[in-house]
Formats: sequence, structure tokens, C-alpha cells
Amino acid sequence: MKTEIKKLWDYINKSKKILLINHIRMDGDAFGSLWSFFLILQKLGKNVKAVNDYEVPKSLQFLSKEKIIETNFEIKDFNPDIIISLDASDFWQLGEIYEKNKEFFEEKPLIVIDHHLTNPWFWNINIIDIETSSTCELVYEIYKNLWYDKLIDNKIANFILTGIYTDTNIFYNKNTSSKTIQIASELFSLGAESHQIIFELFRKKSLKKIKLFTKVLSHIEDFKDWKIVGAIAKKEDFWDTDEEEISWLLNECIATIEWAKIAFLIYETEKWNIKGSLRSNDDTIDVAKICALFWWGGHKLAAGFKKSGNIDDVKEELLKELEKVV
Ligand SMILES: [Mn+2]
Repeated sequence: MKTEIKKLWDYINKSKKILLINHIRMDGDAFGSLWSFFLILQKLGKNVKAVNDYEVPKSLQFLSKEKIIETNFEIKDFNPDIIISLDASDFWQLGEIYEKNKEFFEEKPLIVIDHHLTNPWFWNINIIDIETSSTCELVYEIYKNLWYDKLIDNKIANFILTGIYTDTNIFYNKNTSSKTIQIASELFSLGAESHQIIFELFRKKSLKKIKLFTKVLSHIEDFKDWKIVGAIAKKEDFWDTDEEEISWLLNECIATIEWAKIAFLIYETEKWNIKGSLRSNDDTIDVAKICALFWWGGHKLAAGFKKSGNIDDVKEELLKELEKVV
């Protein structure tokens, strides 16, 4: 890891133009790691651009009024010296920007910074640590190694703490280590506004959202013999939601059922476009492996998948796989 970080430092030093990219449908960790890197590189005097296929989710916009992430961007015109990918566990997670510029990505030095178990270590420099709670925790350690931590102001500290909070569910998930807490403590000292981040991302809810959740939760099904609990949500019941809301519904409601070993939520993003999200409450059950049978990835205790088809059929197919592991 140290040699990889040294290589990153060499690349950053040599580069004038740097492109940052994170995974599509970014979460707090993808967002926070990208933003913090953006600001650090700017302070180092680099010409930095950040890209993603999608706009920043509304829930994260409280962190900055400024928009740095460009959704329509000709990376060939920018012609960066290096590309840094944050929190993406595979190529497809880089979205259409990658698909459209495949050769370009292959030509340029690509540095992958990530913590997903399913990452295939896909390019020139892989700074990947699956023991780390979040990409934000990892980038903080990189900044410390490279002496960039001197550049961290309260705004940058806020972005990093956001990723740590969202990926650990405020230190609740088992990926939280004493080092995670140590780093958070340092971020507090640097002026991170913990209370505001927790309020914005974990506490506040709209009445509309609560009504929507009531609907989905009324469809909860239990497969108690297998200690599985889950719900499906059809498009008409579950409009206008984002990934964070789905995680909340699953983490805070469905997965808290006392006897549940596995919890799932399957939902339609469009008719026939199905996504599923899974949680394991049992260390011996790896839901990332189950999701990998479909098409996605994630972590041992929290993972998701994508599939097209009829939502009820997808549920049956998933249950068949789940029954094998419980
Ligand atoms: Mn992450």
C-alpha cells in the first residue's frame, strides 16, 4: 500500500490536469471522497475536473452550494494527465462516461482508490483496502501519508466525515474500527460539523417519505423458517426515491426485525428494471456473494444487485439463492 501511495504522489506531482470520477448514483462516501480530493488538489494548484453521469443527490447538496461535478463533459477535450477513480468497485460503476471513453481510460494512468470487497483491482495503481470502513477513511490516510492533511480545512473535514458516517451508519456497522473513530475525532478537531451532517442525512424526513415507507412496510413478508425478511416495492408505490432512502428503509426498519438474519428490499426503478438491496445480520452469511450471482456487488453485510424482469419472479429467484445459505 505504501508503495502505491508513493506512486500516486509521483503521479500527482507530475500532473497538471487531473480528472476525478466516482461511481454512478453516488452515495455519501463516493461524494465525500471525490469532493475532498477535488479541494485538496485545487489547493495544490492543479487543474481538476470531476465527472459523473448523474447529478449529486439532493440529500447531499447541503454540504456545498458550489457544483463541481460535471455530467456533460468531454474528457478528451480536457485531456487529463491522470484519472483518479473513487469508491467505484468496477468499470461499469463508472457509467457511460467510461463506456464512451474506454480507450481514453485505457491510455491514461488510472488510479483506483476503493474499499469494496468485489473490486477486481482493475488498473495501473490500486489503492484498495477492504478492511477500511469507507473510501473517505482511506483518502484521509492518503492525505496524512502525503502531508496533504495540512491542507484540510473544516469544509474538507465535513466531506470526509460524511463518507465515514454514511458507510458506517454513524459507527454502527461492523466495518467501524478504532481507527475509524480516531480519524473522526481528528476531523472533529479540524472543524467538521458532525451534528449538522447527522441531522441532514440521518434524522430529517419529509412527511411524503414517511407515507411512502408506510406503504412499502405494509408489504413486508417474513420467511421465518429461514430467518429472512423482505419487501418488494413496485414502481407505483415507490416513486421519487433515491438510494439513501432505500438504505434507510432497509437498515432502520426491515433489517432491525429481531430474528432476521437476512433482510432484503426489491424495488422497481422503472417497469421491469429491478434493483435489490440486501443486508446480513450474520457474520457467516456473505450477501455480496449472493448479489454477485445477479449483477452488482458490495460488502459482506450490505450489498445490492440489478436485474431486469418481473419483480415477483426476481423475488422468487432471490429467495431460492437465499435459502441455500441460511
Ligand atoms: Mn464506500
